[in-house]
Amino acid sequence: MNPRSLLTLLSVGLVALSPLAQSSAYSADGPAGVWVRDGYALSVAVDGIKLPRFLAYGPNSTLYVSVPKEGKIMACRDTDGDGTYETITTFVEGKAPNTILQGMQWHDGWLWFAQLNSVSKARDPNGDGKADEDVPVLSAEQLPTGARGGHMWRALLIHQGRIYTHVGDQTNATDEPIEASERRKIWSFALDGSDKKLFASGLRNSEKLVVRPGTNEIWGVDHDIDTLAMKLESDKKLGQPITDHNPPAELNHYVEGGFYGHPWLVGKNTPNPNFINDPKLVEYASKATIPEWLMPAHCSANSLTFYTGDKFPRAHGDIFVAQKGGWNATAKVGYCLSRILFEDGHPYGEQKMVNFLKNGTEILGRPVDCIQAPDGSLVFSDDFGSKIYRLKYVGK
Ligand SMILES: [Ca+2]
Ligand SMILES: [Ca+2]
Ligand SMILES: [Ca+2]
Repeated sequence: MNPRSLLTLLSVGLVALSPLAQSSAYSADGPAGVWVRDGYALSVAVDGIKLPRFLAYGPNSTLYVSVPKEGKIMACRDTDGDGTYETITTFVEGKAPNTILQGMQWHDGWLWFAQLNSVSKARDPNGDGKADEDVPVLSAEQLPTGARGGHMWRALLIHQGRIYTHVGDQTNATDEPIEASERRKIWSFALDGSDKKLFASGLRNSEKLVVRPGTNEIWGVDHDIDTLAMKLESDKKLGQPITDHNPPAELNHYVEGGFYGHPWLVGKNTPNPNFINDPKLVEYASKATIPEWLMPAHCSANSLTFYTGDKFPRAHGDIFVAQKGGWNATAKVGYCLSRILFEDGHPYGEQKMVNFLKNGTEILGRPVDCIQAPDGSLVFSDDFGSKIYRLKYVGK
């Protein structure tokens, strides 16, 4: 952290010795034991959608929720404006379960959505909450897949007349040349599905891509590798003191032609020990773009959103990150909603906003996706408790 950033933080009182050192506010609506940052309140926005994953807003503040397990997208409405979505309809259905309804975005009068083998768009001209038109945009022949398996979640971003999508690594860290597969990359297309172009490479698993407001910068979070030093940590008596803390999860600014290191490099160009004898390791490092911000190892930073509202104090331009929590660390990490503070377009600090780990051990929720609601609150999904929560600033 540069001295100016530290001074700024101190002056606005955002530096805490521990992220959980401040007093906590509990919501009667949330599960008992969920910690919420002082000044904020958590409530349940949607109850009753089983295993909700990704979120998108459309016209009239309709909240769309992907439910991959059931091959559906739900449409949620808060007709009385009390913050709870009491009207839930099935907007799109009949997709094969687990073909991974993933990224969604409202664009040009349609809800665009990604599956493993397609990108489609749907709309509801008669306004009864169920889509009447469902049109394919990109098919399996056009989309990068590299076959099924591994990290299949597919991001979707529409920006400046292009469709951006990502498909992750087929294993934890596949040892093959960059050009050997379409995986571990972001690709872009024209809106009619033509003009396929490679955008960026060297990613492990980035499930959501967002644009920094007021710019054309594409940002995302990338999941960290599991079992990084397992081969070194063969003496089980000693546990996994390296893997527990490495590698960090990444917040990346993805640029056209950029290479982000995976699987050879982790964090800020730290060699992956499993590739230490690769003769091209340093050459890869010389080409790699390092992350803008590092998050704790195995927190499973899954999704992000830039905050553009004026309801959260001093948060305009900051990023909120849904950290699902992973399985690989001995002590549980993640299971929270965090905020990454920005200054001059770059991150300089991070604080927890909502913590779903009770006493550091008991899991009360696993945030999947987060998005800013039209009223300036923040809405995020939890596929552990099958809830969608709303975080509001309520002041002191
Ligand atoms: Ca309501
Ligand atoms: Ca309809
Ligand atoms: Ca990287």
